Amino acid sequence: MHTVLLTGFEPFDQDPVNPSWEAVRQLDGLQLRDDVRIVARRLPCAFATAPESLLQMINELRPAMVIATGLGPGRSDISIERVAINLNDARIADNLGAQPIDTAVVTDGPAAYFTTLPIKAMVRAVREAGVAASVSHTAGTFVCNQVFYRLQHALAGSGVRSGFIHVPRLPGGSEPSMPLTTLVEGLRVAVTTAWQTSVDVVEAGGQVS
Ligand code: PCA
Repeated sequence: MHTVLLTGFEPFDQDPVNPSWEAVRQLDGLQLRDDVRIVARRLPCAFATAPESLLQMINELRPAMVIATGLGPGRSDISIERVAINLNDARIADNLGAQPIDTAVVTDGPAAYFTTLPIKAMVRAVREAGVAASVSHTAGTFVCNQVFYRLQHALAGSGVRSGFIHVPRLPGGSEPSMPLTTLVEGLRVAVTTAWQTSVDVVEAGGQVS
């Protein structure tokens, strides 16, 4: 049996829920094929503990693919991240009170890592399923980017593909949002497509600044 590890985050910044965990927990145990199943786990929203938790889960589960997800406040669609950068610059404190400013994620690590997921194919498939999606070129400079960078750093050259997806808020406030059922369906399609696609499609997904 192959495992696809899918993570979401605990709530942060006074939010009562984090849609990333609310969505991925609904996909826990889902079989993508007879011999492939999703295992969903929750990460703490803290610089000191989130990457270590994720690396421990990878050690324990030996997944064949890893996709981490988090809330991107202000995002209006399923944002499939292209790149993780070697920079922490926290605008707010994390859940343990830490607020690193202009520090490296990994001292002397490369400036950035690209995702190893077939992001264009994922965006296309999610859109075809009727759910808004796009390629994103920044995962921010907070805990999500740090986890994404550490994930790519740990799995570089391993052959295990990995990446990160930001999701919108759930409906209820004034910010852009996506209903939970739509989010779950979009993530299900994104993860399934990632598993099934070994060579990404070539189609426009960039931005003019
Ligand atoms: N979003 C934050 C951290 C946890 C989460 O869900 C971020 O984008 O960095």
